[in-house]
Amino acid sequence: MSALIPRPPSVIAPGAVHVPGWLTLAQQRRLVEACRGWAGSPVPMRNTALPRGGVMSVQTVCIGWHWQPYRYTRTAGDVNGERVAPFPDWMVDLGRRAVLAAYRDEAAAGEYSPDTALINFYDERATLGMHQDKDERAGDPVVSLSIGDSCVFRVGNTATRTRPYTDIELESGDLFVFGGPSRYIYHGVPRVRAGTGDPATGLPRGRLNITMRVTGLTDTDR
Ligand code: MD3
Ligand code: FE
Repeated sequence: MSALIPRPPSVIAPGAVHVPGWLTLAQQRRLVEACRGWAGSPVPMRNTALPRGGVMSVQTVCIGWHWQPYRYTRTAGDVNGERVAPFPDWMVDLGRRAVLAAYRDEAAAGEYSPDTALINFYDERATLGMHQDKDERAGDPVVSLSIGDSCVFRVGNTATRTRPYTDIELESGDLFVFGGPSRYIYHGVPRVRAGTGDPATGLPRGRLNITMRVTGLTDTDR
């Protein structure tokens, strides 16, 4: 969307803050490069298999901890058995700056120590159904960064996966932080707007979403 039409930060629900255009184009390019590396090895990006026999239309690769429905492990037993790439310190810093930008709370930002990221790639047909993220053992905020094509992001409620919900446009460079009372909100991506991304991000097509999380796990858990 045109940068001439400003989209100010907005509190969508208590603890759910949307910061449009937070990432610079240079930061987006660096993230695309990093994600391209992780998408190849040690665990390749793939369509996650679901327990009831389906596969997700979104393609995913994880760092720090490997997520598969519905648990985290250090190795990708459902892909190639390799240990996932480490969660880099620079991404911890980025997560802290994201929490600071959304909440304007130095203490909350300083305490934030994400140890895993799910990197989702959406082609023009991929969607993500309404769900809650509750496989983490800690209630810390989730930081979401979007790059490439814009999408419709559906923010529901904590009680049901149905209405009431609010549809929001997520665009390239947008930050979203979900914490506090919104941490266990139902959410999904019903539609990607194909061809809306700027190839200058390094992503010629599709949408990349990076979500940082705190698993609350230690290596004695697995
Ligand atoms: C609200 N990803 O990876 S990002 C997911 O665009 C996921 O790929 C979407 O939902 C995507 O689980 C949405 C925004 C988001 C991410 C995690 C949340 C919102 C959230 C966790 C709790 C509440
Ligand atoms: Fe989610």
